[in-house]
Amino acid sequence: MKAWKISVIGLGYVGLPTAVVFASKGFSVVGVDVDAGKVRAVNSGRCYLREPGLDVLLRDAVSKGFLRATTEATRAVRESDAVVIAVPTPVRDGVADLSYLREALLAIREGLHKGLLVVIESTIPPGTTVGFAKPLLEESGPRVEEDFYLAHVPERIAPGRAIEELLNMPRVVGGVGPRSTEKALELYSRVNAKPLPTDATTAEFVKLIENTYRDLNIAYANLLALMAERLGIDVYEAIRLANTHHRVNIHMPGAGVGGPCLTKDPYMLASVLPDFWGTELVRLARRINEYMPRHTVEIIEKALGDIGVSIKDARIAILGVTYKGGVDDTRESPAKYVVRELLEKGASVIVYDPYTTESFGAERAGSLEEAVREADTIVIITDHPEFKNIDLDKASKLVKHRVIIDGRRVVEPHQAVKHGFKYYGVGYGRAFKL
Ligand code: SAJ
Repeated sequence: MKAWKISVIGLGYVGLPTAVVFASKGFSVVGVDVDAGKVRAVNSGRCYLREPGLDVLLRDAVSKGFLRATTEATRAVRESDAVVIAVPTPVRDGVADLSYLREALLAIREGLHKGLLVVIESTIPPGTTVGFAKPLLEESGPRVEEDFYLAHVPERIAPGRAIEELLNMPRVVGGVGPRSTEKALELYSRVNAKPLPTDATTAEFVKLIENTYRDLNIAYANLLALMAERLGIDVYEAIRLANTHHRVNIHMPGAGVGGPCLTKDPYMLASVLPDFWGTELVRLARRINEYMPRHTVEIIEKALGDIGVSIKDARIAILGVTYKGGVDDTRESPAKYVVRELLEKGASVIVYDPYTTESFGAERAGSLEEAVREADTIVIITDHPEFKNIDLDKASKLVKHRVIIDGRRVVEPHQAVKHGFKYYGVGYGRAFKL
């Protein structure tokens, strides 16, 4: 197979690693974005995402001439054999906003030519490729499966493991017809170890049910956490024991579920059949997960009450504001709600996160020591690996009150207690004994 020319539209968390990985495999890649700043960065070999290994691969691909970027989508498409769409599809009021996808498709339609493969990687509701993208592209005459090819290959990138997952996580490849599937398989088998053929609508459904499965599972864990608190049980201990059963795999409860995927994909799934009562399960799971940051604030208030400090007079150290451990991504982070709510209630809040400068309006500390100094309570929101080795002895000497609220079971309760801390945590019912 000759080296294809590929355009990747949308140079965000999905598109940029995708463009770089294709280029690293010897494809000639043009990245397209409406943001001229991103385009300039790529062309000068600068990586604007913090993603392990991406900066080196990007610099290498640009310097060898395999990757460049532009703001001109139609021109890039005209010169390409395949175009990959990786634009955002945000959910607003429970419904997917396809306006960026539409813009991309319109630009592609202008540059559509014989043999072009169009791939949508953006997450979309089942039926979108066949019912929305296909008619839009065919409007000017060319027929899919005859003149061009169209497939949905859902992205499967978790921030922090993008390169690894692009290369090794099996990819679901769904064409609108057999030729499209074949063509897309030909492309993805060059970069991915296990491309799996299906049809476009199934592929769309698969993407949504993966993330909804995870959201439902976490919601179950969070439900158990709320029950455990009322029952005086340590939920982490209970889940650890339940998971020793070979057929049980309960996820972890915590201070909330963030990120751009789990917070919206379940709504996208439910939106396909809004009147079907069964989809209530998905919405209820979302409600439980969305409640967890608020519940974390409730625990903070309870813990402060136990030491006789009012929230208005409290100095609260928040450890971690990104949506999950080990990444710099703060999109839909539970910390946003927690910090804003505490500030709203009049607390003095200081944030420490070694991965980001974001503080959601709170004071920012340059070190963990600075954050915990004179704090009435330490609150852990994100499970960054750095926090696992927190020096409790040192911290116990810096704080004003020895109180830890652990939103992710980063600290072992008995370790905290050994260092003189009162330990509270999501699902740690022992602090709430009736
Ligand atoms: N979380 C919990 N408990 C857990 C696991 C996670 O509370 O047991 C929280 C995390 O703290 C975080 C949120 O859930 O706030 C989401 O984390 P995540 O680990 O599920 O990761 P994402 O959103 O970065 O990536 C997911 C992945 N989907 C699945 O694992 C099914 C990834 O494979 C997808 O590519 C990605 O969404 C996506 O783009 O859709």
